[in-house]
Amino acid sequence: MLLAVEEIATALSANGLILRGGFNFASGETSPTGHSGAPIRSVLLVGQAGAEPWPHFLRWRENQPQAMANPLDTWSRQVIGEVAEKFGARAVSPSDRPYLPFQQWAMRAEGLKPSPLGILIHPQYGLWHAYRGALLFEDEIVLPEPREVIHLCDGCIEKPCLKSCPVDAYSPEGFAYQACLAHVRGANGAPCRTGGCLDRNACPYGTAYRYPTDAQAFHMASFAGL
Ligand code: B12
Ligand code: SF4
Ligand code: SF4
Repeated sequence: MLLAVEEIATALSANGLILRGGFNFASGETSPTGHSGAPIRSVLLVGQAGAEPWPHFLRWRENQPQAMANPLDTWSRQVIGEVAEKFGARAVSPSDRPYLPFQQWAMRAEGLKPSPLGILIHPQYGLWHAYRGALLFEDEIVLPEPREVIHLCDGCIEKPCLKSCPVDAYSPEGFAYQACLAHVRGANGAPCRTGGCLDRNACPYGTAYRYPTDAQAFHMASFAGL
């Protein structure tokens, strides 16, 4: 199966997507079902580092109907679904209901931990990465053990990500998303609407992977229902 993992990575790279690690469920551990309906043994996470998939998505979008709900999810399901079919996996999306524990899977797969913003922070990509899907396998996959990774937030004393939001939406108590939404949709929300979350952009790490402004505005519009 090691060879297949490399082939899967190559197939995904055609759309700017990357494998974000994986893991095997322990025997007896509850797991979702695979393509035949049997419990799965393995998960491979599919995602992005920086905005690599963005131009692929935009090209696809040009030939789609103007009015479309959740186009990025539709595109992701389509391209990851094709790879899943080729390699005998079931594809799932972070937006599937009921929500699958993507962040818990990612912590297990790559050893990442959450930043104060709730977003997992990566030692190289900082806050500029996400998950677009996962491939579920009914057979076990041979995977390298996840490496010990540095949690950048531990050494970040100033924590500028907690100082830039005009309504202090992020705090140790969690994300006050109603306060965030009200600000983003309101008269003073233009900076967040056009350039993305000020707190996320304040993190000094992974800035080479920061999403371009149009991608940040797209995600903000879909989060805030603009
Ligand atoms: C619901 C949801 C939200 C809700 C959170 C409401 C709440 N308080 O629960 C809202 C709509 C507020 C939200 C916002 C954002 N989200 Co969100 N969200 C999800 C979603 C779809 C489900 C979360 C869930 O319940 N999972 C089920 C539980 C069982 O799984 P879990 O792994 O244990 O879930 C963890 C998260 O829920 C986390 N959590 C709880 N509250 C919040 C709030 C935020 C902002 C985040 C990032 C995480 C988080 O704690 C849980 C325990 O580990 C996940 C995808 C997924 N399937 O997990 C994305 C996800 C967590 N979101 C993500 C992101 C990036 C965001 C945003 C920062 C950016 C965006 N999407 O535009 C925004 C924040 C807006 C801003 N100011 O910039 C990413 C995180 C990627 C990463 N690197 O870690 C995910 C994984 C989606 C993806 N495609 O990659 N989100
Ligand atoms: S600013 Fe500091 S604490 Fe905040 S996410 Fe970045 S590294 Fe972590
Ligand atoms: S999007 Fe704007 S209002 Fe929402 S948390 Fe980020 S900085 Fe605050």
